Amino acid sequence: MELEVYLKERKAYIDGILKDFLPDEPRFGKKLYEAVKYSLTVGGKRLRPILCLAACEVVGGGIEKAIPVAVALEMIHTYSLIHDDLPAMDNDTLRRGHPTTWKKFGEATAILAGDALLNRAFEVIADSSLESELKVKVISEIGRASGMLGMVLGQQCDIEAEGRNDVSLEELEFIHRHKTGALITASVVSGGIVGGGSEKELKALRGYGQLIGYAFQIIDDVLDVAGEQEKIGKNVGSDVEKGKVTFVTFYGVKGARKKAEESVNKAIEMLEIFPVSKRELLEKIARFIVEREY
Ligand code: GRG
Repeated sequence: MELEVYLKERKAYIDGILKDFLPDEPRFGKKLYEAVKYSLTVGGKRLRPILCLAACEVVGGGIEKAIPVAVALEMIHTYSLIHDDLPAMDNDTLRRGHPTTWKKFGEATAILAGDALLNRAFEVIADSSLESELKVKVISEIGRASGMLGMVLGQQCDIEAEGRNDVSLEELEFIHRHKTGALITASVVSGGIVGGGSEKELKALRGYGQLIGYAFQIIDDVLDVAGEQEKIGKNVGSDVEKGKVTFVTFYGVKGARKKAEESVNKAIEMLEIFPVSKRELLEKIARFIVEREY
């Protein structure tokens, strides 16, 4: 199947089930529920859940088991975007082609909506019918990747780097390995865990996740300079405006694209331990990451 069709179908499937994992609407405090529902359903590529399901399949697992984990990953990702857009952080007004959560619901509700999604994500995994041992492994993997030695740390470093022109390539790579790469890697690894992957398979998936995560961020930087606002669904040029050093600062647009391609090629090599017919999908997703226009 064409990757584009596959991605569309998987996205539609995930879009269709996300709301099922929210609790019932409360009698009071409905604005929080509205903000969570809005943020979660307003759009997005659903890349992290798609990766989780595909990784589960590559190790021979059925996707049903991975669904709560895939949903939890999208919840965490969405929370991070809501908080990232806040005036105290990136102060963005457009996300996924729509007003950011704080712009629509106010700052306090946006902070709480992010908090609610983060907590709900772990609740969804804990309440799933996965074997207890797998739940613990997955919760640990995702908690580490999104927490104070993962995405949150990356975000802190990113904020500290803003407006500085002495950011080294090493520091930039550290920021993005944590801010963007960690959750992408955890998406792939947790799919592999749920699917019953061996240590060797999980190691390969981790390597793949890290390399595509790196490429993903490079392309994100490229799109901020060379993308089209309607396609990417957020304001173009915001990195330069905020005085951010990016991969484009170091390599230029062409050089950055080349770096991303190299990283994706290495990611694809990591998959060589899997049968050709099974690894094809993860290979195509990796290529999509460098070729994407949104
Ligand atoms: C606030 C704790 C905290 C973390 C924020 C992820 C993040 C950390 C900030 C987002 C800022 C940003 C633009 C990062 C670059 C890469 C990235 C994560 C882009 C957005 O992900 P996509 O393209 O978004 O998968 P969609 O909307 O398709 O889900």
